[in-house]
Amino acid sequence: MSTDTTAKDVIVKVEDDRTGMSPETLRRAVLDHLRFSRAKTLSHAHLLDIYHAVSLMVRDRLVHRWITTAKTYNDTDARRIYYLSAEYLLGRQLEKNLLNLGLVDMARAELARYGVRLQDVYEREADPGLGNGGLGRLAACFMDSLATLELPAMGYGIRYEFGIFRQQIRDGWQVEQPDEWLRNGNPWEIRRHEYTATVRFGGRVEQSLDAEGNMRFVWVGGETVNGVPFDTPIAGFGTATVNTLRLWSARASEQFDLAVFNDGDFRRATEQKAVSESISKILYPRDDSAEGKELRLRQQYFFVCCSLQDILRRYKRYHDDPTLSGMPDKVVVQLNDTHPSIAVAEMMRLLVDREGLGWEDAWERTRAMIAYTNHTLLPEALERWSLPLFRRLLPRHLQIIYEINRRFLRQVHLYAPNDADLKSRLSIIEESDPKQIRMANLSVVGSRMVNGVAQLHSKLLRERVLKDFADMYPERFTNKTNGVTPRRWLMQANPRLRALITEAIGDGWITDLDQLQALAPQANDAAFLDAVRDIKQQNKIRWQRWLARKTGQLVNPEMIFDVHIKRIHEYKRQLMVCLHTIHLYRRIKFLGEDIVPRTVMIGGKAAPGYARAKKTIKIINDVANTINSDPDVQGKLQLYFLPNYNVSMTEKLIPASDLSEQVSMAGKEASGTGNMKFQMNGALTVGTLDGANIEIRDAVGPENFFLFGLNAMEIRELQANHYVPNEWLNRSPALKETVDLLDSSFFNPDDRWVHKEMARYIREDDPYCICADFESYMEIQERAAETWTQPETWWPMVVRNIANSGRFSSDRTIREYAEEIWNLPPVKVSMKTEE
Ligand code: 26Q
Repeated sequence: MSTDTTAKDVIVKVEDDRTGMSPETLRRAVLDHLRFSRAKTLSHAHLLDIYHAVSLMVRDRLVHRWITTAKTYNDTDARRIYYLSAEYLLGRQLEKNLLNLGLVDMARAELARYGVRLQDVYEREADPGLGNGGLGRLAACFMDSLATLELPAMGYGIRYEFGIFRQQIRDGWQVEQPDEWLRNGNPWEIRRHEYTATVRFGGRVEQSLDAEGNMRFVWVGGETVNGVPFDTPIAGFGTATVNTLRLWSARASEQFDLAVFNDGDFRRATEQKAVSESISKILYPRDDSAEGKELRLRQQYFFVCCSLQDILRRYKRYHDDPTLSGMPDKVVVQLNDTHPSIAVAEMMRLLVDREGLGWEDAWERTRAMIAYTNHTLLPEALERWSLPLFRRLLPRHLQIIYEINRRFLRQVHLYAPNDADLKSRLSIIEESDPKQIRMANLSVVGSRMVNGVAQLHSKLLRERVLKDFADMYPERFTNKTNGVTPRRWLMQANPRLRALITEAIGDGWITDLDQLQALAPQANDAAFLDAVRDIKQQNKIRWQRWLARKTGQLVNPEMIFDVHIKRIHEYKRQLMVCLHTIHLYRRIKFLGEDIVPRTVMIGGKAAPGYARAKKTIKIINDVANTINSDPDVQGKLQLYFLPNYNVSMTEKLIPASDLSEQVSMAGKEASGTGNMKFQMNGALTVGTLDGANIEIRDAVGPENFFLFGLNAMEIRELQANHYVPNEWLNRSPALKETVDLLDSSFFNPDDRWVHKEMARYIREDDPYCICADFESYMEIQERAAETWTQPETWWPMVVRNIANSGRFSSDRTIREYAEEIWNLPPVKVSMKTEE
């Protein structure tokens, strides 16, 4: 360095090392991080060190854009969307970020010089499982689309120390292991201690009169916990935009620490510290029933309180607006289900108690800022909190909810003066014993817009689940059909198909998925069909290797890959897939028939307390063991239960799949999003008229979709007229014998009771109408298998599925939210604006 180098030159030089994109700079940056961030020389570096060094090199290159993005939003005073979600299933970050920066090939080549495989580096990253399933993954796809569409957005959530449990199978049963995803460090997050927020629980509300003689409420006492934010950059594809996902981690508050320590009771002090910090310890592993657990309510309030304070702080910092009248022009809050719905009351508390607004003004602002997405049709999954619990934890919020409800019921009274029944149905408070707070009702009352996640779902919300509200406020209700990001689910997961598509139609589809339409004519092009088929075959071999290495299970890539992957739920009917597999087994083994060779794969986690779901896993494993070790069906039929299904597994499996099982009982699956990923990757759907399946079928045409089963209306009628599964069994010899075989404990003489009990359950209870749909299911599976034997029919269907998947990009979904709910224009981030 020459003596006249100025400080500015030094900064430019440093920036260069940390932002440069040439192979030499990248190599130097990685070696630099290896030495200075990991304190390792190349010869002593483990794969984990390399993963960290490469990730930090990538993060450096995002930071530049990250800072510029934040600055651009502030400088342009951009209106922003704040997405509040208790779950984010992001998947691994390194490969995604390398792809976004266009650095994959360079990184691969540079690592190869040192004998390191990029794929092995990817595999060192923990899959961050901060979600249960569809809802959490949807939030991650949305974050990707928001950044890609250059929309000013921020995601808020909880930094769970333990994500969704790791699933092991022992003796056929699910066993849960803790998911210590942070054990090896997380290079993607940055701790922002300076934005720590404080959250109160318990205590009491004191009343007083202010100088103007108005009644004021002060929430005092109880205990406080701090929320420390950790920020993860979310980079858009092909843009400079890098948005922020801000996750809150609970820390005991210092005040509290000191007080107890000073009393000299150290043991109690550490215990209390552990109790406060337990708030962000673990993700609740259920997505089926909304059990009203205190810790869960604490989690919800914790992250909502931190997030809304953060939003208010940011608004006030850049606006001189004591009455906050301009806030709804700058802030939209989207509630991902009711999990963050306490936001309605918390926003009111902040505006009324802290900012001193009058009730009417505060309510107008609150409602103008909030919108709510519903994700379920299951009544048992609607969140309710017991009023005594709620009062103990959030006394001020209870008062606020009572006042919201009082005013709302006055509106209801004007709307329908003599309908007491209607009032009790609409009321936010359920008059049960103990009373319950209905969070869906609070969300609808406190929101400007309410949406479902697929056409059928939104229709059923309007006609059934939220009918009274939809009648009263029809203009609030709308549909936003879900989507998935084509960056992760096509470009990243299926590099071979990505290359083929790009060769055929260019790469515009990556950010404009409707361009896949241009592939439609290729359904008649023999060379293209061959190429698609060849890619599927290679992906199946890739899956075979991956699975064998991970679990020791050996699949045969010459057979149809028939795949059912999602959370284990009765309504999703994993059991029906299993029964069908038993039926195929019977045909080969006892009836001497020949079938089209098929490998059935089922993967998914059961909520630890969901006994029926756990028994289903056990039965699938017992049936799988029997089938896979029976030489009579070798090469014809295989069944595998895939342990620990997660995002990373999905990325490998979906590109290798031929049949996508979307077999929920009609009227139960809000949307489904796995169905869309399969379609994009050229699997054909075997599905009911449920959720987004309906729209997928509309998009691809009925001739390119294997439809079966009763529709939502038929199911309703069936159940209204007292459904008797046994009647259907008696009309279906195949089903009857299949259930009999299960009942005989043929598949596991040692665990007879589980199999017997399940056979009884199907015959006598069958709440999700497997028996009613089974004949139709067998038939369509037969059609699918037959089609498989006619490549000249199958592969054009595959191409038509891919070509018509454009509608299911989350870019389309997010564009609809931005235009129709958020009123949110994009903001261009240009790297030239940085000083
Ligand atoms: C609630 C209270 C207490 C504990 C847990 C919960 C809880 C947690 C997660 C309730 C529900 C969930 C998740 C629900 C979910 O994933 N729903 C799915 O959302 C997808 C995205 O919209 C849809 O595609 C699926 O159809 C829907 O099942």
